[in-house]
Parts: sequence; C-alpha cells; structure tokens
Amino acid sequence: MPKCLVCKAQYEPFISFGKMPIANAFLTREQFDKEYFFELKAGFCSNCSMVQLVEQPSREMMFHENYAFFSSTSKFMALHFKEFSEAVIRSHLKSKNPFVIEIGSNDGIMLENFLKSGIRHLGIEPSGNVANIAVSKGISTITEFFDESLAKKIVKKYGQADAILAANVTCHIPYIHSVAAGVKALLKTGGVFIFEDPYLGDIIEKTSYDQIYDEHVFYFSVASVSYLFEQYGMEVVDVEPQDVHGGSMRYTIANKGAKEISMAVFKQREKEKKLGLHLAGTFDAFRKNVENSRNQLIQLLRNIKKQKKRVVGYAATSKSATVTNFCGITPDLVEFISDTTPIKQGKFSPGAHIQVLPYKEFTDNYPEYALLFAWNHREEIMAKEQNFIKSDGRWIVYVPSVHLFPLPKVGEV
Ligand code: DWN
Ligand code: SAH
Ligand code: ZN
Repeated sequence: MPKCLVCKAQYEPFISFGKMPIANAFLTREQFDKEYFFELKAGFCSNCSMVQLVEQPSREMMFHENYAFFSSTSKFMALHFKEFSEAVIRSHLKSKNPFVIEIGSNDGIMLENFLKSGIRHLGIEPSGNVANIAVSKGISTITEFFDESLAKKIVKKYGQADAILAANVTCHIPYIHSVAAGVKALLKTGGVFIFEDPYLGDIIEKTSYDQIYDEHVFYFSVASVSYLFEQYGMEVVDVEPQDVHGGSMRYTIANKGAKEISMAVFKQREKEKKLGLHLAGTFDAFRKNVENSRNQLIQLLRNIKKQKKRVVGYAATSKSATVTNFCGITPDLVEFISDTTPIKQGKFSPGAHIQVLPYKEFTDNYPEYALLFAWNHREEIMAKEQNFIKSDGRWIVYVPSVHLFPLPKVGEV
C-alpha cells in the first residue's frame, strides 16, 4: 500500500486511469515509439484527508526548457491575476519597500502587476522557456525549483518576504514538506503565504476527473491544507473560492496567532463535512461517476462518427490527456485539436496522438462539433466563438456532465 506524502499513513488508491503519458509532452511522429507512460492512480488518506497521486514522473521530465503551458494564453486569467495582485497590494503590502515572491511564476502573468506598481518582487520558475519570457518583460526571476534549501538561499541573498504567492503550483510539488518549511523560513513573522489550486470539492461535485493528471499530485481541501501547515506552526486564516480552472480555492496561511481566522474558514470546513470530503465512500462514488461520464462521452462520439460528422477538439489542455487516453478518444473520433500555443502546433497530443493544429484551422472550416477540452475557460471561449454557433456548430462539454451546447435538435444524435 502506498504511504501518504503528508502524514505517512498507508492508504488505498480509489481510482486508476491506467497508463498515462506526460500531459504536456506534445510529440512528433518520430517520438511515438519512445513515449513515456506511468500508471495514473489517485488515493485518499483517511488520516489527514489528503487526496493525492500514487505515482508521478520526475519533476525534470515535466518542467524543463520546453514546457508547453504558457500562462498568458488566457486573457481572462491575466485579468484574474491582476485582481489577485491588487488584493495582495491592498491587504498585505503595507510595510515600507515590501517584497513579494511568487512560486511557479511561469511567463510572469501575476508578477507583471507588481513590476508595474514598482514593488520589489522575485519569481521562482524552473521551466526555462517560460521563465525567459518573464525575464524579457523585466520581471526578476530565478530558474529553479522551489524547496526549503532554495528558500534559505533566497533569505540570505534577498531577505524575507511580506507575501509569498503561488497559483496552480503548490498542488504540483510532491515534496510538500520542503515547500511548507521553505515558506516558513522565507516569510516575515507577520507575512502571508497565499496560494490557489483546483479545489477538491469542485472536482467531486463536477466529476471533473480531468484535473487528475501527472502534474497535479495533490487535490487540496481546507481540511488537508490545515493539517499540513499546522505541523509548521502555521494556520489557514482565510479561504476564498475562485471560479477559475473549473473551481479553485485561495488559501491564506499565516503564522499561528499572527492573524485573525476568518469565518469563511470555519464555514468551508463545515461544507467539506457535508460534502463528505473526509469519507472514503465519497471517492468510491466519484469513481462511479467518472466511469459513467466516460461511457457517455465515448458513446456520443461514436454516434457522431456513425453520422459521418466532424468533431474537432478545442484547446490541447493538459487535462485533455486524461480524457483522451482514459476514454479511448483516438484520431478517428476527433480529427484534430485546435490550439493557440505555437509550440504545441504541428505536434501530436500525448498518448492519444491526435494532431494539434493552429486555431485558424478551426475557424477556416468549422466542424459540426467542437469538443471543449478547455471547459474551464468556457465563458472566455463562448464570448469569442459566436460565429461557430451561428454556423450551427455544437459544443460537446463533459463537465459537470456530458451534454451538447446549444441543445441538439430532436433526433440529431
Ligand atoms: O495547473 C496548470 C494549469 C494552470 O495550466 C498546469 N499544470 C498546466 C495548465 O493546465 P491546462 O493546460 O489544462 O490549462 P488551460 O488553461 O485549461 O489550457 C490551456 C491551453 O488551452 C493552452 O494550450 C491554450 C489553449 N487555449 C486555446 O487554444 N484557446 C486556451 C484558450 C483560453 C483559448 O481560447
Ligand atoms: N502560476 C501559473 C503557472 C501554473 S503551471 C498559472 O497559474 O498560470 C505550473 C508552473 O509551476 C509551471 O510553470 C512549472 O514550471 C512551475 N513549477 C513546477 N514545480 C515547481 C517548483 N518546485 N517550484 C517552482 N515552480 C514550479
Ligand atoms: Zn495522510
């Protein structure tokens, strides 16, 4: 039995998706026979409530100088991080000459706001290509993995921080104790660690199983995050649900007793109990929902194929690696995936080997159906794809349930 990465208790995995590739390893045809696979399984530790992957590829295999995810591809996310930064400046940067650190700063989507406000900042981003984009914008960035030893080096060179920020990265780091110890060392006594990640409650409620892929080693709840930081003399002082990435939670962590604990923390913990996030049975029910979702999606795609209509994937997201490989979505069901990221274009999706083509291929010749792999950016995408709907196009969406949008005509599929 595997051991919990947080509390070392043994736990049983509750779901296996089978062999999975690295979600951001888009490849050329020549690389097909050398592709790396690992077993994607997740488990729930009933001792500390942490949901986690049993196995994960090494960090260097996932995050390197050819990392395929560039944060600034979404305009909505840029706005989200602008608002995030403004909230941090308003509430937590009141000292003279404050210092902000961001872990997993990618292409600088968050820190550019601090740069513009003239605030001392430092990004920590191990993927060289995206880090270079941030540097070219004038954002101070170190190309390294964050852990306790790096934190101590930063303290020596730059001093402690008023705020440490992290979005969609804390849940990526299996050596989470080193992260917590590093944060503790790097923060001023009255400082805050504010991070957000996809929220376990949303994943369970929406059956958004595609959040489960190699990079996401943890699926946090307020209960599991509290358990972790308590071991470092810290506590969760605030939580704020976010709409982004299909439902996220922003956690504010501070040294014990340094800040007042907001009512939102207690309320969210009550909600988690009602949702059963502390019970193994919840995850068994989730697995059944995942299996139903897969059956419905594959059936729908097969019906569409029988009618000889075209389906194109919209956005070659990391999450889509789980959906395509777990459901068995092959190039005969989905013609290609349209994506705006230049380094993904012309390559093939991991495992399923569906070709990724520039966005123009989608708009130049609309298919009858578009499979919305970036369902988390639905609002942004619907706003710009009115012409697809006008041309009678239908979206295939699978979160929170498999459905077509706009609704099909009677007898259509
Ligand atoms: O946690 C993570 C989140 C923040 O980002 C990382 N581990 C990796 C990544 O996950 P993802 O790839 O599932 O992220 P997104 O933001 O759901 O998808 C991004 C992809 O979608 C990019 O390849 C760009 C593409 N896209 C597009 O083609 N047209 C995105 C939008 C909004 C669009 O309109
Ligand atoms: N914060 C951005 C990027 C999220 S993608 C956003 O929300 O859009 C995750 C990022 O974390 C990647 O750029 C990856 O290179 C980085 N990362 C992975 N492990 C890390 C670690 N140990 N320390 C710092 N960054 C890390
Ligand atoms: Zn545990």
